[in-house]
Amino acid sequence: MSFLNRMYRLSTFVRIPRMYEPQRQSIAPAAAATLADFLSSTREQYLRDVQDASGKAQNWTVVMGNEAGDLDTIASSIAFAWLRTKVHNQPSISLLQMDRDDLDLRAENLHALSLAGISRPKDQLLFVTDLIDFHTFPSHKFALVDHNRLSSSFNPKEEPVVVALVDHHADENLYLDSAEPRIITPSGSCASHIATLMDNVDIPPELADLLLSAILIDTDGLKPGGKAIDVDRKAAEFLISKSSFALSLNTLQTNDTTPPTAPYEMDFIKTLSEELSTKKNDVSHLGPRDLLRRDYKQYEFVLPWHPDTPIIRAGLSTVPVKLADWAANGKLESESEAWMKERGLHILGVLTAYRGASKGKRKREMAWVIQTHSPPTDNFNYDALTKRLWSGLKADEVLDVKEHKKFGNGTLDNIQGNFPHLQVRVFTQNPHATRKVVAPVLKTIMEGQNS
Ligand SMILES: [Mn+2]
Repeated sequence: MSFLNRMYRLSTFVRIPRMYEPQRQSIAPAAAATLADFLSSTREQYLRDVQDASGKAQNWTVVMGNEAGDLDTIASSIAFAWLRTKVHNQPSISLLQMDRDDLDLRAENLHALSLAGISRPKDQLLFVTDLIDFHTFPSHKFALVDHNRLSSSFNPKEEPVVVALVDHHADENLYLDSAEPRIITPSGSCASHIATLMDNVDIPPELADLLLSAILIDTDGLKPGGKAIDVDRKAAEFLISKSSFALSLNTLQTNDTTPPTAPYEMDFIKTLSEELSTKKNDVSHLGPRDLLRRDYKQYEFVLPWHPDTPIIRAGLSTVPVKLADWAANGKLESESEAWMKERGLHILGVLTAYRGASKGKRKREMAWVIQTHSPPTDNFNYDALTKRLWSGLKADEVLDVKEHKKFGNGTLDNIQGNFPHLQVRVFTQNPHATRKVVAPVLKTIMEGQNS
């Protein structure tokens, strides 16, 4: 069926009075309680079971997104926990890998959550910091969404097992025997894969709203030529048919003779996308430290080319503001050094994404900082690491880096005099290569055998 036909069917479906709706095959009971009720009650129940000495917490599946905590990760983990609990009868709790207070760093998340009826997210959602008092993590069954490697910081008493995996990042080929489903395929948004799994399910409208918001943020409102691919467009159509926005706004076609409208052309989709992206891009209230930690992911690499194969730790911060506006005059170096110390990093990559002033073109810079304060092992060869990183980045055809005109060797003339323990390089890069592209390149540079 063509895209237009499918849309036409969708608009027909939404337009007709509810009592004439075709009976959709549903494997879930009618959604009586709201999404917010579901979240509050599972959170309460989980925390009660965690306190219970008889090990009830082991029956739960902990559903986690990645530690960058964008809307995709939050929406995907909430929705997947709901699906497993309500439809597959597997008690599951969504756990956010962030500090409760860090929720404030992303205004678009707070907005989308409140549109989905989650108006007190700090009380209604579960954060890793809520479980910090436990020496061993209280559950051992995990479902991962929007990433596909369980962080090494989870160390339950029983061997951890990843029972399900839904993601759209590069596949690290883990949990091949234990994860069911194990879905790792490209998409603009992981939320689209989750929505696809709910095809025959009677989902609460707020959950459709939340997933739809995540897809719109990740795909720039589903605009053609953007990051949306077919799975995102199909998921959005399905979610629109279930969402409270569509039902209340009544913006879909009402006249048989007008051609059907694609989601990205619908008024309420345009408005919602714009609202979310305005909130996302307004980070004017954030200082450099918040910019570095707001959208941050961390990795560990084993270095097979180095004697005694040490493990190093690297971080990648995505920042929606160009360096000149927040990182000049040594700020990049001092703030990076402080953040690297806090997280125990050997390498930090700062990836900026913004629009150029003149024609509004997409642009990206990447600043790389290597710190030599605290080597991972005695006799660690920082020269080899540094050379390897610079030459690996320059050789990558997709990244297509060029020396940054203004900050090529850092934001100060005398880096070595001011920051004796830092090595810094700054590049401009392919404007389409996001962290999803950069992270696997970094892994290959670090973990490749050849020097
Ligand atoms: Mn994602």
